[in-house]
Parts: sequence; structure tokens; C-alpha cells
Amino acid sequence: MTDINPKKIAAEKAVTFIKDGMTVGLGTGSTAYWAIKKIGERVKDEGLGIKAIATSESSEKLARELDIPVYSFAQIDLIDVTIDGADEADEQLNLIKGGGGALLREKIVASNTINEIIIVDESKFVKTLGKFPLPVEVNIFGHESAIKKLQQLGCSTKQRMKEEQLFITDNNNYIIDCSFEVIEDARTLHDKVNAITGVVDNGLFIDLAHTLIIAYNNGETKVIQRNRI
Ligand code: A5P
Repeated sequence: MTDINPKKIAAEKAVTFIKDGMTVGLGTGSTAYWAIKKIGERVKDEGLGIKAIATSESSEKLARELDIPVYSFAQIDLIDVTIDGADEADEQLNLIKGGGGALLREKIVASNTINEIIIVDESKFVKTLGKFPLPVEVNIFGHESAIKKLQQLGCSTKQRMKEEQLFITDNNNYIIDCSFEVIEDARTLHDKVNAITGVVDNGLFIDLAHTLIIAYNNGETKVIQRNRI
């Protein structure tokens, strides 16, 4: 029996979109990991010349270990291609992200990217978003008040923990995971959540992804592209 790893398959397909001279956003998580590994391989074996920008401290560390040159927004304007994972993606390419806690930097990078490529295994391709609890990054001061206001939007909340400690993002904030079960109108919910003072951003990515690569458990892939608006 061959070992099929859909995350790796989706990631390696996405890396074929990268051409010499491009600026490349590096996503975060266990799927993006495979993309960063493959990019590192291309840098080493083909001499692929890129400028990378990372969406988290962990991805930056991995990139540096693989000799991928990492830059910051002080040196980069527009990003040609970003490859990132997601926790859920629907047919319109709306997403829930932030399962790894990197949603804010991921959204900043995505919003400066010409082709945001999202890579998922088939389990994350859903009809309606919401089964995966929506990660919301909140300021530490007053987070108790933000939590109450999030609950008033109709969700149950759980503060993100890591090894029995409160989880702190790369930006020194907390994450509140909000279970809505079904999100009928993702755009409206996105705006309502972000209108709460103390919320830094939330994991709904609307109109930010351009390409979705879904890898199935049988090794096949499907690519969905959204027209740029
Ligand atoms: C990181 O904060 C997230 O947005 C990830 O992109 C998302 O959680 C997917 O992660 P995995 O590829 O590890 O499932």
C-alpha cells in the first residue's frame, strides 16, 4: 500500500505556481509546512531565486533553516503568490483560518497577495462554513468584555489554551474560538465580529483566496479559481 498524504500533494502542486524572481508568502500550519519544505528543495536544487515573507514566527524559522531568504514588509510591497492552509474552505473560496493561531499575519499577507493559493485536504472542503470554531484574535486587556460580546452574536466561546497555558499569538494577543456550528452569512459575521472593540481580527477570510487546491485521499487534486475582483 502506498502512503498518500493529501496535505503534501496539495502543497507540492501549489509550489509549481512559483516562478523564479517572485515574492512568495509562506503560510502556517501542517499543510503549509509541506509547501515550505518543497520551496526549500527548489531553492537548493534549482537555485530558485525568491523573496519570501512569513505568516508566523514558526514558518519564518523553518524557512531560514531551509535557506529560503526571508524579508519583511519594510522591503516588500506586493506578494506574487502566497501558499497557505485553511481550516475550512467553501466553493466561493471563503475560508476559516487561524486553527494554528496565525490568522492576523496570514490575513495581512493574503491582503497584499496577487494569487493567494489555499491548500487543503478533502476533509476541509465544506458546503457551509462554521463547524470549525471561528478563531478570533483579541487584545488581552478587556478580553472578558470582548468574549461577552462575541457570545451575543450567538456562539459559544472557548479561550485557546496551549499546554495548559493561555495561548498567546505572535502579536501578543489571545485567541477566542467561537463555535457557531453553521455560518450562513460569512461576510456579515466577519464585519460584526470585527466591529467589537478589542477584537483584533477574525479567521473569516472573505474574497482573499484566489486559488483553492483540494487534495483527495485517493491522491487526486482539484483546483478552483476565483475571478479577481
Ligand atoms: C494557522 O493559523 C491556520 O490558519 C492554518 O493555515 C490552518 O489552521 C490550517 O492548518 P493545518 O494545515 O495545520 O490544518
